[in-house]
Amino acid sequence: MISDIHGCVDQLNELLEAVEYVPLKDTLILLGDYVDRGPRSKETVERIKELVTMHNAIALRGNHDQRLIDLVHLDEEETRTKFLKYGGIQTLQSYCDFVIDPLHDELFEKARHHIREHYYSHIQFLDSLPLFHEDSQHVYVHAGLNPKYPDWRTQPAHDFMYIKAEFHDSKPCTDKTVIFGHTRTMELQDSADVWFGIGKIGIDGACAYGKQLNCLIYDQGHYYSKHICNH
Ligand SMILES: [Mn+2]
Repeated sequence: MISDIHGCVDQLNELLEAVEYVPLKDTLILLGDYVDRGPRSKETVERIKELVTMHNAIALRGNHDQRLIDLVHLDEEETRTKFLKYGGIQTLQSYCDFVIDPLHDELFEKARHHIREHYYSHIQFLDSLPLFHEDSQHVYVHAGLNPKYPDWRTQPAHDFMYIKAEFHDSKPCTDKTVIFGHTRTMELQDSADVWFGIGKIGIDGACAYGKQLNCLIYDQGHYYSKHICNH
């Protein structure tokens, strides 16, 4: 399980090598947030697409992925402001070599159109990704489960992609262990390593913030982790 790659495709590839990922034998589960902040969002989405279509990896949709979809589909001031506020400029620069920082309105529109015209398959791919995955032992989500919903599957899409404290501070409404990203584990403990809570495990190592990309490995009832540092 790997989460919050945020344009760090080199670290992703290094990590897959470090854990000796073998597609025929291993199930790779990616918890979302492939774009923004890091330097190579385009290559990251391309790689995730390949892992899903060729190697049966499971990839969830994160809030940053949703924002890129919305940005391309909708002409909304709010989406645009949020997109730029949370590391979107790096995504535009990854997709469009003409984008400069700071960006003016006209160039922004040009970048949106460029992505829509030349990389619409990326947008469709991100849009096709599910908000959760479940197996006999675990529930996998980008952000977490809202304790207000006895059947967590019925919680709003926004909760799957955004929830923080209400999830961290509560007991999940499932007997399965919840594996999540979205919240940097540094916010939950004193390090960027995998965080083991009660009934939940956080894996976002804040790679795009110069920390680390974690891989949580589950093998015959035991958890292991490996990471690649991004200094
Ligand atoms: Mn997120």
